[in-house]
Amino acid sequence: MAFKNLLLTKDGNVAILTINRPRALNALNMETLKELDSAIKDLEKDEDIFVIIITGEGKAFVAGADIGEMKVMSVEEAREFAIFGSNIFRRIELMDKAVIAAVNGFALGGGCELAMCCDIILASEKAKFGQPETGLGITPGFAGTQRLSKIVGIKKAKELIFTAGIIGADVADKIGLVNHVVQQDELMPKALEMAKTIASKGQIAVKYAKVAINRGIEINMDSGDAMESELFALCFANEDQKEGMSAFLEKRKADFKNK
Ligand code: CO8
Repeated sequence: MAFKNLLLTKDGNVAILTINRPRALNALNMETLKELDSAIKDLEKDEDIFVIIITGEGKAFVAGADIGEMKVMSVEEAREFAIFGSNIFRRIELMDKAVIAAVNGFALGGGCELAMCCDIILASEKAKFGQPETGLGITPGFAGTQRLSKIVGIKKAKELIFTAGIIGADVADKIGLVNHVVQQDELMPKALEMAKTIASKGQIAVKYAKVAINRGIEINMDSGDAMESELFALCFANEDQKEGMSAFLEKRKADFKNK
């Protein structure tokens, strides 16, 4: 499918999805969200793609949901828009492939929320993060209140959201919002390097680990522990477990078939 506001390229088992609406700093209008929804559903089914990198074209990752579109929304339309966006982000969070956000610039509002639903966030030194919604008279609407407080803790999340503050990559790193900060020209090479490292591992194991971590933070320790034991045991039904352990013992690189 050809997209108007997205670019989709592939490099081996890695897909690079670029939000491409730079004249509006990649703001998420409904059209872009629909394309994102469609791209993610296609990538979910693409058996050749193991890892997805999401980034933005130009000086922004995503500067939020489209304020021009939101300004005239009724309560019903706002609810529908919030649910539509939140469902896409939840889908990304739960999809059985690793997703890396390569944050190249402004990640504000819906942009910060998009980054947060990804598994790993790499930020360029030029990245800026924030949930500036209260400055527009609204709350975050794509689960920013929920994810930000889980990632950086309630106090930091409240401060950022209540003040509508915008923080640089260094502060984002300090509060644990991002995994790494790299130079701007290193961002995509590093993201690709990490994606290829993940893609070289047993993908069923990566998928199970993602499930265990994502579901584990929502349930109590005993239930999480039991779930992990079960997923660990299920790995032994797979060829990958045999190949991974044989390769180690034979001192060679594993050739996973993801079966
Ligand atoms: N929506 C629409 N257009 C935008 C947005 C946006 N979020 N951000 C930037 N643009 C547009 C600008 O209007 C401008 O357009 P034009 O050239 O036609 O005037 C163009 O992009 C370039 O922007 P600036 O000239 O403002 O660029 P600067 O470098 O001076 O400033 C900023 C960059 C600081 C990022 C600034 O553009 C800004 O503050 N943008 C808005 C950031 C923001 O408030 N984001 C949060 C939006 S709310 C949200 O995301 C809620 C998510 C949940 C929704 C739930 C649905 C109900």
